[in-house]
Amino acid sequence: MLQEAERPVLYIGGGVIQAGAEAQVRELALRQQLPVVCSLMGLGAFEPGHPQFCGMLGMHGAPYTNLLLRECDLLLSIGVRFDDRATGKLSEFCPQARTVHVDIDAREIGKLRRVELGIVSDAAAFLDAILPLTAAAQRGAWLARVAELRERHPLPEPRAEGDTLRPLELIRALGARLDSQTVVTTDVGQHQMWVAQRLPIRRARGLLTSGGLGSMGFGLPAAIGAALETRGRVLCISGDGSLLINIHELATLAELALDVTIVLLDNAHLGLVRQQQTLFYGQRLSACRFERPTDFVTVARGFGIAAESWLPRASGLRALDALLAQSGPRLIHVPLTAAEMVLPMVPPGAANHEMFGASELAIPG
Ligand SMILES: Cc1ncc(C[n+]2csc(CCOP(=O)(O)OP(=O)(O)O)c2C)c(N)n1
Ligand SMILES: [Mg+2]
Repeated sequence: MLQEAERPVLYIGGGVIQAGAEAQVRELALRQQLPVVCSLMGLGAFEPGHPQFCGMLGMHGAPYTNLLLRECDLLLSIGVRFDDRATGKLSEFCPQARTVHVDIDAREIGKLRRVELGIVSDAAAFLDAILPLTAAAQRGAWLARVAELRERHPLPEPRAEGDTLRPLELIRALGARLDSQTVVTTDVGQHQMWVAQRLPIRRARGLLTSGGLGSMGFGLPAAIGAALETRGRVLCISGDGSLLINIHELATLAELALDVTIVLLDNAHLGLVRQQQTLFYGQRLSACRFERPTDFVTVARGFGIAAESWLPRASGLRALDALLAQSGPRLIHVPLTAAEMVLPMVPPGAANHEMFGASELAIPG
């Protein structure tokens, strides 16, 4: 099927990371010149910045990523679930593509996407078996088309607006300061999607995020676990609503004195809920705003965690450097404007190519 295809795409997910199959995925992608897209759980399985890597697909993916999937004629999917955040309206997902689905769980095959070929296998075992049988392919025209789509329909750049920090500027700043050994964890919400869109994840298990169940409260305990295992630096990028869910774990963090820096994106809202209510429920906001916002710096200090607010426009990026240079348990509190949105976005139930907000990012107001 690969030999017959003219516009194949390799779609990888968390199963590749669980199987430790990143090297084999890379080998297959390079040998066959396949553009590679991934789900949220697949971030870190392919090097960001590689010309064949086209990032995360779906609801908050880059426009070109979703557009190239419309054109693909063979979807080789490994360790993915075809969940609605990835596929959008299922009947319009990869409309021209024959589909191969490799998954260790037999119940996943054909569950959501009709497939021409289903293979029940561990991802690494599958790749080890097919690599010796897979010839090299030249796909210059297809890769050129992918490059053209990327050029024309990129992830939009955030615009600086007066004194307010755009969250994407913060994620960019963090990304530029992130070494490949640092493990990043997130909670669930807008901050999680900003990280998924913009933070370069340079290795498998470099991002620990709750993608399946989307459990708020995941970030801090996951960061503690990662720091216990690696004994290295962990960055927990969290939201105010999510941090509150397991905030007592600050006591554990202080007790264990691990090198965990929490970067708290505080919009005094359940931001993703506010975004949905704003966009799809006629701006009727309900139970998404913290009427009496928490003073997280005081709370963290009470637990014995060093904590400061970072007011970027006032103190500048150099202050961020100084904050990140320190080791040990720490909370950096970053106040954000509540009106920020995660864009672009595929409306719930719509097809992935019907995404909006790509040409301009919402201006806080
Ligand atoms: C335990 C749990 N409850 C509810 C939800 C639904 N939910 C998804 S995102 C979100 C808001 C998250 O708020 P916050 O952590 O402040 O992140 P923000 O979107 O503001 O960045 C909610 C309530 C969830 N994912 N997990
Ligand atoms: Mg929030």
